Amino acid sequence: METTLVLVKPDGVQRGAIGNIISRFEAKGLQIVGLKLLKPARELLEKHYEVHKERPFFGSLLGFMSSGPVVALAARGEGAIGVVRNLVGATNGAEAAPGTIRGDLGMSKSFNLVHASDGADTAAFELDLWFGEGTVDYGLDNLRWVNDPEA
Ligand code: FUP
Repeated sequence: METTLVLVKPDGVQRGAIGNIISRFEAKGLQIVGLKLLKPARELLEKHYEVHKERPFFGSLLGFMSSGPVVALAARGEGAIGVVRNLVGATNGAEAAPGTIRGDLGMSKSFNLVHASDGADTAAFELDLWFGEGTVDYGLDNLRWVNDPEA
């Protein structure tokens, strides 16, 4: 079982796409184990995007991400990190495959609606950053019908 961090970015919130985006994770069979709306502090974003700090777009990325509230969610499931990345699609919405969040909703490489952890180490780091208080563990009866226990 994996847990991964997803952010609905300020463009997703402003475009009224929170429900659309979250419903895709639920519909897929992932369990939401953390969910909140917040205006992220700059220090939080600097840590979150530390890996990009030398990139030319770092300043504009932080400006964009701190321009309004974001929704942070933790999603859990078998192979959740890869499953969520596939649902999110390629970085540039103009090139992302139809059926993905970015492919269906976006046209831009920077205003690309969502962030999703890209690996196990990143997920652990980002979950600690955004959900330091921990996630919410609970049974979800639907999950009995999502993954075949004999497979
Ligand atoms: P992704 O993993 O698809 O979210 O994309 P990256 O980790 O490569 O980049 C992180 C974020 O930086 C992207 F979501 C958007 C932003 N970015 C730009 O604004 N310009 C670029 O040229 C590349 C990325």
